[in-house]
Amino acid sequence: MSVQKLSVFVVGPQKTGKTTIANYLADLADSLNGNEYHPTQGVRILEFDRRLNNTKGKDLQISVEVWDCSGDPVYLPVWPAVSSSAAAVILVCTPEKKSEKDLEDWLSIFSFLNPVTQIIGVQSGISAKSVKPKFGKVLSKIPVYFPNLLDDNDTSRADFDALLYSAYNAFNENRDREEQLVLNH
Ligand SMILES: Nc1nc2c(ncn2[C@@H]2O[C@H](COP(=O)(O)OP(=O)(O)OP(=O)(O)O)[C@@H](O)[C@H]2O)c(=O)[nH]1
Ligand SMILES: [Mg+2]
Repeated sequence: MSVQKLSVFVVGPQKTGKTTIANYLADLADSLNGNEYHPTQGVRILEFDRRLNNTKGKDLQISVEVWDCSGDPVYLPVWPAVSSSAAAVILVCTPEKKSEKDLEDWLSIFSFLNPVTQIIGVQSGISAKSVKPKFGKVLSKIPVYFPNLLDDNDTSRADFDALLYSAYNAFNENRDREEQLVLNH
């Protein structure tokens, strides 16, 4: 059986913890050691496998590509050109860096995605205030989670697996629909 490949884009404003989250999800050693900030140049693509527990049947083996995108606005024109491979998106912000307009602009790049494959991660660990942002109409439809990577009870990996699972289902439902379209043409 072939292994399903899924690309997940991690996007959002600069210095909000995208690279830190991407490294954590990829299980990169030492990713949480040291607080030095190295702005991502363009994009880093992290590849790893993930086994998802499937309560209804066989476990799923997913081959994941995490696109850790720079938040620097200089790269903004590039994302629409490469985003079509995305199966899911994680939008990262902090309680301070959560300009509604900016976040909506980021998400609009991925408007072709099924809503169940979009989540917002609010990194409150790196900011002074741990305030849950109140989002307006567009953003309030998207699930928000609060990563706390240094906490043993952090659920980021489980949240990520749930996102992958939704992306896997959305991808296959879409493929089935397209198959039917061809059959019924
Ligand atoms: N204390 C704490 N620091 C964090 C956390 N997440 C990120 N940081 C720190 O915040 C800074 C920015 O993190 P990055 O992950 O590099 O930010 P980024 O969003 O990838 O930034 P760009 O690549 O420039 O867009 C770094 O100094 C990290 O060590 C966190 O959960 N807790
Ligand atoms: Mg980065």
